[in-house]
Amino acid sequence: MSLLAERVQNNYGKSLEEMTDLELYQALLEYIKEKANDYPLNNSKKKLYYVSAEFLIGKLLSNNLLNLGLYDEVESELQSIGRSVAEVEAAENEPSLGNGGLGRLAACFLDSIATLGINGDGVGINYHFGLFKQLLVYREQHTVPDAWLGENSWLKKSEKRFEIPFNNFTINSVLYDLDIFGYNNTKRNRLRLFDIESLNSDLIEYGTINFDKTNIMENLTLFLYPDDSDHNGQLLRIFQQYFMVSNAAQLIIDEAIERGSNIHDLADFAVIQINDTHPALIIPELIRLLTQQHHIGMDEAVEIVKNTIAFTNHTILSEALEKWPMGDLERVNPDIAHIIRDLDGRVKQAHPNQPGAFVIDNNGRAHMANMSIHYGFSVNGVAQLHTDILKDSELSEFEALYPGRINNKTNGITFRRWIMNANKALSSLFDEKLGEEWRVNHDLTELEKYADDKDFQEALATIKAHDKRKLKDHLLHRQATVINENSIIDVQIKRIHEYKRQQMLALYIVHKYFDIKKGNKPKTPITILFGGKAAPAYIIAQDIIHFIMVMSEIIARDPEVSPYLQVVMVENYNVTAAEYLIPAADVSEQISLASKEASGTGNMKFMLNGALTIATLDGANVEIADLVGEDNIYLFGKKADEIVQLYETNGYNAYEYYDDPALRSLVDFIISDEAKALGNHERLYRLHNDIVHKDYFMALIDLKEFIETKERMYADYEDQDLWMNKVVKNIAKAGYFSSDRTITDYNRDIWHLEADYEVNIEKK
Ligand code: 26Q
Repeated sequence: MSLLAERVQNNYGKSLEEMTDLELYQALLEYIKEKANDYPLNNSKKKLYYVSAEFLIGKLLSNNLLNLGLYDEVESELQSIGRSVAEVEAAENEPSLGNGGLGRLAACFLDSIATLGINGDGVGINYHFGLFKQLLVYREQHTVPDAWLGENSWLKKSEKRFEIPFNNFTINSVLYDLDIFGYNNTKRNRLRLFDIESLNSDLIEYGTINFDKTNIMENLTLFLYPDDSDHNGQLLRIFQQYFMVSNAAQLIIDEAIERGSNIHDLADFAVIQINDTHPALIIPELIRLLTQQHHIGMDEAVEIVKNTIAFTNHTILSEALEKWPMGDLERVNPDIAHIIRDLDGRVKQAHPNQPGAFVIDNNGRAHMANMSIHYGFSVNGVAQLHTDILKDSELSEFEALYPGRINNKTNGITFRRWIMNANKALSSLFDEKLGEEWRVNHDLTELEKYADDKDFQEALATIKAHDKRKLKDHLLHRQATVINENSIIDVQIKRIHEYKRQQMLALYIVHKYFDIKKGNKPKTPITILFGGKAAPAYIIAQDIIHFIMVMSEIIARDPEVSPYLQVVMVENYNVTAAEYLIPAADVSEQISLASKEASGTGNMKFMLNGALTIATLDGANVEIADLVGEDNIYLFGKKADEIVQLYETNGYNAYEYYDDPALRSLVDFIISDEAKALGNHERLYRLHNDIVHKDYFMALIDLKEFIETKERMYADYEDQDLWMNKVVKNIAKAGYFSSDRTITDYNRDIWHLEADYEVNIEKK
């Protein structure tokens, strides 16, 4: 039976063999888009809307084939002509619709929501150039527009259009839909991405991301703004947010009415989960629509909205909390500004002595988080420790005002993309030992009994070696870098940010470099890979990238060291890169400053794929440690409560640590002659100065312990029986971090939708 050959012959007049990868990709894209018609939309009285400024969905071809149960058939047909799905998928552009964790979480959630048969759509923006593309040239990050949106995208243009009222002009939107298929489910959901037709891509000068930020009509959906540390274009970001939520609110109201709502009962028809505060303006926008277009009184409108909004908080970094100047909101839409003043007035009247809870502060800035907490029914953190910190310190005032409103939903990852697709070999091994039920219930606990089973350990090692070769091939094609496939693969992938402390791993590399020069050669060579983008306005983050690349080159040029240690900065880290890096990894780097990383989700992907974790006790690392036990994870460093206290007492002084000669020699290497011979002096001195004199994120406080822990970890690797025993114990506990579990928790505690899960495991 041929699925492809016949279609290709009819539509392209060629045989399969004659098709290019791009043409094969197009043929499969068309096939799946048509096939969607056989999958009715989920339908239920109440519907979930997951509104998010970011959906980092990754490439979709293999994911869709898997979820539709077509993967094996297509793969074998392609194999018969010497090709593969993976090769064909190389022709797909990766959508660039997110910054990092929060965006990738939204994508995992869509997959789980569809798989669980919950009627829920994602709602966001179709950024034409997404987040910038990172180039690494002469040891520096450069940023260029990412023109991901070609002719062959998964988007389908819909008939839906809305008028979006800005201060003194109106923009017409257009909605694109992208189908979300659940795994082995017979229904589908959609990702709804709003766009404008008046966009003008000529605003972008070739190769740069500078453009006229004042022409909203023509630039609104050009770019996604890089995270918290880039304050450029802030007004444009507010315009984007209002555009997103006005569309979302109109869509939600229209659809609720279609399903029979009289608007007074909106909360029985819709629940809106807002992904951080980026969509928080949906609160005043819904109130505007209810009062102005549906003639509902203000008090009732506020109540209705309160009962539909649930807010997820992803950060406790105060600089990442959105506080918009009222003047800016006025320029975006004066009605919205007016409603926010009203909402603020209600809070001030009820709690006049709690300025920390006001919506508008003394400086005339509207606090999106405060508004979302008062005017929603649920606030959740994304890991237990994060939620505890919210309740006990950051949001303790709100916990007292609204006991029970703050709740925890520990993040998760979709097993479809992160194991069943990214690591087919490991998935087959699980099948062999557990049968195929794990693919649905994600219960891997039975594997624990193989912890000391030599055959199982050997099978795992064989798969790891295979995944390392795949990574090697990928990096060769991606950036002409050759890595040693027989080395320990040690990976740190996340946004470059001081709190994620990439500097610490860079300083460890200096330590290791010295150590190898002294003659202490590691038994197994080590390859340390970094991946991550730095926001263009975040100068120190770029200095860190620079220093990592300088170290990489110093080591590569040194014949005494290079056989034992290699450092690679992976260019333009994205979902696709992660799909190669994570399965190949032995060591998962999770080294945030305790209390600052809300959860992390990479940590879960690594664990599932058989890496061991080196971590501070932060975010979901705490839960990983609880599950696997302290013997099976490499913990180091100060705890969250100690760090919180240090901040309260100003108790950290970087210089005290720098005074330790062992640490000083590492830090000073940043401005050594060797480093300066290759590096940009301004960058190196600035980074050095930051670590020695400022270091708000305390890179030195845990450094000694980090180095000791890394050495212990590498030593353990040499005892493969011991190492594999720990690996198996980690994999066996990873089931908890399935995003199906997370979504089940959201649905049970917050959304209360009926789940219509038609699974047919035989179908696989
Ligand atoms: C804010 C204001 C102005 C401009 C940009 C922003 C902005 C943009 C993106 C602020 C934050 C973000 C992204 C945050 C993020 O990705 N947080 C991560 O969320 C993950 C999912 O919950 C967690 O696992 C990570 O711990 C958290 O860092």
